[in-house]
Amino acid sequence: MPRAESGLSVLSDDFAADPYRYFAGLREHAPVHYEPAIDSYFLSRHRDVKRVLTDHHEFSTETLQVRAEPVMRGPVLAQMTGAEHTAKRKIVVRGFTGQALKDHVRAIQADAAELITPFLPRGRVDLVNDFGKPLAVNVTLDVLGLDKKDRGRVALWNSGVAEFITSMTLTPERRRHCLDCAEQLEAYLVPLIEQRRRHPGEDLISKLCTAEFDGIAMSNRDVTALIINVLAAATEPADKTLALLFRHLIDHPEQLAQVRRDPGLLPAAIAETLRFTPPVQLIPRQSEKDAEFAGTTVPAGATVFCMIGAANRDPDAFSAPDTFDIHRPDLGTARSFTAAAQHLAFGTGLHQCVGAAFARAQIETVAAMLVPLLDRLRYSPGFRYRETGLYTRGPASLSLDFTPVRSGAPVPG
Ligand code: 2IO
Repeated sequence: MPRAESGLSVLSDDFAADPYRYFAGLREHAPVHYEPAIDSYFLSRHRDVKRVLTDHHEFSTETLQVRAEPVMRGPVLAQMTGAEHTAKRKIVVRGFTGQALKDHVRAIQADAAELITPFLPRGRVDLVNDFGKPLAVNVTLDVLGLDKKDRGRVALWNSGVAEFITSMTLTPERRRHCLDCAEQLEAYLVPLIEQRRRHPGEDLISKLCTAEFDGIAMSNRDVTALIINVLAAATEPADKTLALLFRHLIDHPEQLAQVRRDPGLLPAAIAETLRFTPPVQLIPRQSEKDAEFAGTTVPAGATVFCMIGAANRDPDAFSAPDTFDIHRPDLGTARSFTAAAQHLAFGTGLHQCVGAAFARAQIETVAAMLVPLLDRLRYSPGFRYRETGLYTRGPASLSLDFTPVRSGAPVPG
């Protein structure tokens, strides 16, 4: 049985306080870091992570059966393979691209304007809890075609689901709580699915209900799992990315000034945020055969975690990797939201984030609205910045002060 090679545990409080401090050490001295408490391997080098995510024979997504399926109430997209995966991925893509995406962008503008308006005359907002989190839920409800009046319940159940997928260890009590949330969410969704089967609309749930694979419509269980999959994936990283973008721009005032002068730089600022501080820090896989990395063997059947934050700061992939620079030539902004991305924030390979284009449209829309609106942007007096999370990671809050806007709501578009 292998042992942790250094004194470090990625499950320790020290690591959780600031994982970025440890990434260079891991890449250099323990590129295959074993964590006995959870019998899992952690890979931190860019090339190793890329190999795991692109070699679909050597590494499978089987591990999602225990990490996701219990709360997804069925198989998620990332678990599927072959023709089934291709077909169902295409169905989900249709809910997020073309005319559907254009409609979503309009809804995002309206949602964002409504949420920010009450904070404008005050000159203060917590970008995570006042704005980013409720926005992510509203936007996802809109994509799915769920009623906004249910957002409180849905958000609550969804946080139980997210806790389950993103926890390294769970007490039996928390586990029960998360499973309860998932069961209630399923009980809420099934009657809605049946109703959409009878009266389909333009929303993603209707698309899932009417689509066929091999001439057969998906079961309630399959549709439920894909809905919960989209719900969790579209909400959990969204507020984190937005808050991280503003954090980095405030910490680099010259780059914020450049973005203000030229909003065309926003995509680069977002892509660099995703590289520098990816909101999804870990992607799990299972080794299907013995696999060797830098002289260390990962045995067949092992759980392997790709450390996205560490890979994105690998000097073999990016020059001056610990510097936030929206102008870096090795980022390739144009490719940053596609399968050809050099950073690994959306994963890579066949299972690369299906919502990447949607995520990009959402954060670009919102940032383009907020940047010109929030003048003299700064941290609120006494605000202490703190990030949380090992699996997904972002600011616990981001209290910002700006020049109060006395009149007029922001005009979408
Ligand atoms: C939902 C971490 C929320 C996904 C996941 C079990 C599968 C997959 C991801 C992202 C974000 C989640 N994994 N989205 O990492 O769908």
